[in-house]
Amino acid sequence: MDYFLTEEQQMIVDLSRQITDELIIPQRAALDESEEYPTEILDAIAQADLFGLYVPEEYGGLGLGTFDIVLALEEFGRGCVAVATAFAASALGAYPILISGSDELKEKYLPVIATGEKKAAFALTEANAGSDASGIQTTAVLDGDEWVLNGTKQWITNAGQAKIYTVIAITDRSKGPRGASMFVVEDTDPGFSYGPKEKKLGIRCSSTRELIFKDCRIPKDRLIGRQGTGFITVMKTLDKSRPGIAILGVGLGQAALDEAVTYAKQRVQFGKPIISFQAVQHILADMAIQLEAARSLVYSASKHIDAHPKDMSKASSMCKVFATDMAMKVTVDAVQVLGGYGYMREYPVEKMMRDAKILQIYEGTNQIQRNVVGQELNKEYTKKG
Ligand code: COS
Repeated sequence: MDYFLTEEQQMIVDLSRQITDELIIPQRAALDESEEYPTEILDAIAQADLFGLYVPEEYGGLGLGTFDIVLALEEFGRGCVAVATAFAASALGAYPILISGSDELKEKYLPVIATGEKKAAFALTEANAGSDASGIQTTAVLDGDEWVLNGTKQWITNAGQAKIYTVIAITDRSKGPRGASMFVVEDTDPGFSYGPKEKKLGIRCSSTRELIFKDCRIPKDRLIGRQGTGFITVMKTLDKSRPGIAILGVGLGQAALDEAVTYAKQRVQFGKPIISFQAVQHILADMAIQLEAARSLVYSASKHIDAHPKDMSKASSMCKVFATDMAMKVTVDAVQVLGGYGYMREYPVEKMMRDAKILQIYEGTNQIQRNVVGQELNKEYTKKG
């Protein structure tokens, strides 16, 4: 469908498509096998200036919005969700600075994130705090001119590769969610180290490790925003970032549909290409319908978020649920259309099915997204009376 993109938006699509077709798709199977971080591809994305899409111009970026990064991520997601995750995680790590950071923090960190010279990462999850984001145990205590961090963050995307980490820690346990604060930690800070690389079902070439803070000392001015505002910054960060996960589902769903249709046209059974059988056509038609509905919703939600930055939650969670549930279903269907071949690593759809699963889990499970939508509906209809 024609979404009437501007010339600039079409340029973002074309550039991202070129990187996807020339670099990501040819390498994705080998990267999945070796589980090596896709440094060369991310360097090409940096050279194309795409790491700075959403960073304001005054900090060296292109000053564009959620919808624009969504366009790039759709293409990267079509190529490989693992590579796209490594790219998207840097934006996720930068958003707390962008949303709540002081001018000094923005000046120090955003320009190097915008060029891709340094990647960022976002650290919320812990062993006992995932969906229950306010249940974190990591602490930060002020000691003279330094904060001292202790605790362990778990399953952090880009860990070990990023140079800049935005980390939430408890600064006053008695205050509940109002007692958490966000900080910037640099990879070279004393007392900061990483756990081993996690072995994952999918998105294997993205880096996932623990962050370990043992009396990690950072300067006082690395506090992001005011003390006690960390939870709100985290929630706003996730609201802004979730359409990016949603669109990875759309890109991935498109890739799965492309593979399924191409195969169904070539595969001959009972003397005919299997696409001529209505049973197969109906599977493909449902895939295409759900995919296009998801794309429309993610585009609309992203535009809404750009126009109404104070009203992000419902649109963001709605599109994340819809598009990532679609991606799971559509990739399973693609494997079914390819049958035994679909189950073999020789064809790309088994990787697509493995990669799809994480989209329903990270940046807030789809059950949490439904909670958010439900709570927002409750608030809206209470206001209406
Ligand atoms: N934007 C701004 N403020 C928000 C907010 C949002 N989207 N969501 C919540 N808040 C505020 C609330 O208004 C409340 O403020 P007050 O203390 O002034 O009332 C405060 O934050 C606490 O909110 P709430 O009571 O709703 O928090 P809960 O602990 O019940 O948690 C959910 C709410 C479940 C929505 C939250 O914990 C969540 O999003 N969890 C998933 C986290 C996640 O995505 N984890 C994956 C790992 S990160 S990659």
